[in-house]
This record gives sequence, C-alpha cells and structure tokens, in this order.
Amino acid sequence: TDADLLAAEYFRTGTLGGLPDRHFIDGQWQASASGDKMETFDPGLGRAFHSFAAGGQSDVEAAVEAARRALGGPWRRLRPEERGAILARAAALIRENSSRLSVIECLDSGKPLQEAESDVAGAARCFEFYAGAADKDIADSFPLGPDYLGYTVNEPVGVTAHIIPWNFPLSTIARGIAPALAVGCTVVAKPAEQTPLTALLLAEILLQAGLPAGVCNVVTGTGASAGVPLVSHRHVRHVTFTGSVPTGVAVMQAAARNITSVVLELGGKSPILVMADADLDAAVEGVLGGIYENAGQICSAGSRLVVERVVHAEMVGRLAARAQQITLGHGLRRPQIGPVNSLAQQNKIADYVNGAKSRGIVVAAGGSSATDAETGKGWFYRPTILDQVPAADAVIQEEIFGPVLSIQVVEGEDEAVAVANDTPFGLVAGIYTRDFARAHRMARDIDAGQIYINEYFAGGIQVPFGGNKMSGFGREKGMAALRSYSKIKSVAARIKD
Ligand code: TXE
Repeated sequence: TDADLLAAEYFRTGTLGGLPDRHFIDGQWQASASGDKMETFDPGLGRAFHSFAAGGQSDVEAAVEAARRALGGPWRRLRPEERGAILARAAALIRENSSRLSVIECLDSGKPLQEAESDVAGAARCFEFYAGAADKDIADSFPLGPDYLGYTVNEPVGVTAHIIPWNFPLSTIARGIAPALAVGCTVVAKPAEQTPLTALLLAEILLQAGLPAGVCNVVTGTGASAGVPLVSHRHVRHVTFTGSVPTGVAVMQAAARNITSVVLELGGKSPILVMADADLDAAVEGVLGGIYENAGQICSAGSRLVVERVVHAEMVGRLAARAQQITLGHGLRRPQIGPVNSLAQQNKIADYVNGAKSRGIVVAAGGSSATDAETGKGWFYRPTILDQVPAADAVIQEEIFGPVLSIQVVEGEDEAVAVANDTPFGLVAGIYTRDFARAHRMARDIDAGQIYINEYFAGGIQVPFGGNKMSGFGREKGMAALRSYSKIKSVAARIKD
C-alpha cells in the first residue's frame, strides 16, 4: 500500500519529506515568535525524528486573535449546510490523504499502522457525521399564548480551545473541532507536545476544504508554555480538554477565572465484567482488545477484569496464553502491539507493575519492559496480566495507561457491580453475559458514562461519550456534543397589534 511505501521511505532515510514544523495561524504556517523549536520522537526507535515550533504566549495571542476575527468574517455569513459542505469535503480529503496521515500518526504516537489507519478513517467519519449535523440542530418554540412568540436560537459560543492528548492525536482533535465548526464556532487547538503533526495537517486540510482562514488554528508546544495561556485566555469561551486528572483540575481552575465553560475527559479504570453465563470466546477477545489496543494507552481501556469465580481460572488461562503470543514491533511494521508513547510512560508502567510485584501480586503474563526484537530499540512494555488483585491496590485504583490488565474475582452480580463502582473513575464498563435482563440491570447500576454489552468498544461517532466522577463531565460525540459549542438564546416577544 501507499502507507507501506512511506514506511519504507522512513526506514531508509530516517524521516519523511514535507512534515509540518510551524504553527498554523490565520490560514498560514507561522514560526514561533521566540524562534524556539522542540523535537518529536519515534517511540518505536526511541529517537527524535523531527523538530517543530515550541509556542508560547504571543503565538497563542495571535491564534486567538485570528479565531476572534474569523468569528465576524465570512464564516459568520455561511448557511449551516454550507458549513456542513466544508466539513464533508474535509472528510473526503482526510480519506484521500489517509496513507500519509496514518504513517505520520503511527510515527508520532508509536501505535501500530493498522490502528492509525482506523483512527484516520474514524476522523473522516467524524467530519462526515457533523457535516450532516450542521443543519439539523433545531431549537424550540414555546406556547406563550396568541399574542406572544417564544423561541430559542442555538448560537455558537465563539472561540473554542481544544487541548489534545498524545494517545489519539487525530481522533481527539477531530471529535472536538468537528462539532465546534458544525455550529459555527472558531477553533484554537493545542496538540500534545509528543504528537503535534496530524493536528497541523488537519488544519491545512480544512483550509483546502474551504474553511475560511483563521477559523481553525493550531499552536504547538508544551502544556506549560502554550496550553496555559490558551485555556487562560479571556476571549476563549469554551475549553475541551482530554488528558490527566491533575491537568484537568488546572485547566478548570484557569477557565474558571474567565467563567469559561469546560468539558473534561480524564481517563478511567474501566472494568470488564465477565459473568459465568457469558460467551467466553467473545469475552476473551473483548478483554484482549480492551487492554492491548494502543498498548493500553486509551482513556476507556478495559484495564480491570471483574470475573465470576466459576470462570476465573479458565479466563486467566486463556488470556495469559494469548497475551504471551502477542508480537511487539515498530508501529510501521504493523505489529500486534507497538511501543508505548514515551520513555516516561514506559517508566510509569514499570513502576506500577514492580510495585504490584513487591506487594506479592501474581503476574500471570508479561511484567517487564522490552525493546523491538529486530532493532533492540524502542520503548515497549510486554502485555501484562496481574491476577487476583485486592480492591484497594494502586493498580486497581489508579490509571496506569499501559498494557496492564488487573483481575478481580467476584461471587456474583451484586458483588460485580459493587467492585465495578469501587474506584474514583466512571468512564466505561463492559458487561459480558447471555442474560438480557441482567445485562441491563447491571448497566443501570454501574456509575459510568458508557456501557458496552457483549462487545467492548461497541458504538460509533453517533453515541455520546464522556465520564462520571473523576473521569470528568460533559459529553463529546453524537448530537450531544453540539450542546458544548452552542449557547441557547431565548426570545420572548409580544406581537399584539
Ligand atoms: O497528560 P496531560 P500527560 C493520563 C495517563 C498518562 C498521564 C500523563 O495516565 O500517563 O495522563 O500524561 C496539555 N494547561 N492521560 O502528562 O498533562 C499537554 O500539553 C493546559 C489520560 O501527557 O494531561 C497535552 O496537550 N494544557 C488521557 C494535554 O494537556 C496543559 C490522555 C494532556 O497532557 C497543561 C493523556 C496546562 N496546565 C494522558 N498541562 C486520556 N484521558 O485519555 C498540560 N497540558
């Protein structure tokens, strides 16, 4: 495929031609005001492969100013279906550029190429969905009586900021900015410093699709130097943030000073509940995909298996056998599991697993860092299973963000639900059972933003997504996301002659 040809070019030359290296502000590539640059790394080889602009306060100022000007420009005068047509063209251009976007996403994040390809397809689908949503966000009218007219108008909130993490760089920016643009907002996005590239390419694609200059801006750099001035900016009217809990707290505090609304998506410790009557073949596949996709670096990863005692031994045996067969490799070689995103992340995972070992927890598979067998390089962690972990242990209560499954054994439905709810998080829960009524009873009783029944990660862009408890609040995806980016204006009028 074209992607494999680009991969070959990378392995031959150590880089790729034409990678973006500046901010995208007001429809143009712009170097940092300071001239500063920083490097992005290929986690599969553990080496820097490209440098890009390290933004700061004045770059953020320029981007927010451009986004503010664009609010009053031609963008404002477009009809909703014209905004939708731009988003639909963007979806088509994302598909046309899929190979290049996938290879770059793979290099920047480390994820296997086939997973990057699926992320790119998902981003296209996201723009397509909100292209159709742009002229379907209907408002209300109210029965005030014959001499009155009462109605609401959904207006764009204005300039929106999007702070993006490194685990799903393109998917996360797409799911944030597509609904924002659908309702007529403008955007300043700051991708993670580990993975700046596909966000920049997306901004360029949107301009090619017909988005007026300044409507979508991307400033790259660290959280401290570029993220903080963006979320603290008084002309930003909404912040969508995906990342860690401590950073989410800081973002919410900064936004609070300007009474700016926030949506926070902060990760989880999501359980997969496997009941004795489940289809165990499906459950094994669901658990493996749930924790080893993207090397477990997924906010909604199924990082806990909550299993009924009668099927515990069989589940552990089958999962451990499969986990040990999983092949590691550089993302561009389409491995089953790629590297983790950074050395810091590899160390964090190792610290959690070493801690569990020191507390006497049984390691049923994996349990160590690794390198790519072909090159001896890269930041890998083996697919790991920790068995019969006590409920209070750190590997149950805290997000590891790596390929580490922690197993909890329970005696029945009530205990399964209680254990599922017993962490500070509430993002996702998976349920495997053949009993329809039980599945929906458990779905009712579990405190999580989404429930997957008999297929982990089931769903699509049309299904709202977000967390409860420390996993955050607000919903992305689906028509629900439009509410974050619009403000309701109500009009009540006396129309008597
Ligand atoms: O996250 P941060 P990090 C979890 C995961 C991971 C841990 C640390 O457990 O191991 O977080 O990752 C920007 N104001 N998740 O340090 O700091 C930053 O530049 C404004 C779960 O990478 O949350 C980046 O763009 N912005 C998660 C983004 O915030 C700031 C995905 C996320 O970085 C900022 C990622 C500030 N003060 C990590 N500080 C998920 N929910 O899926 C940083 N940033």
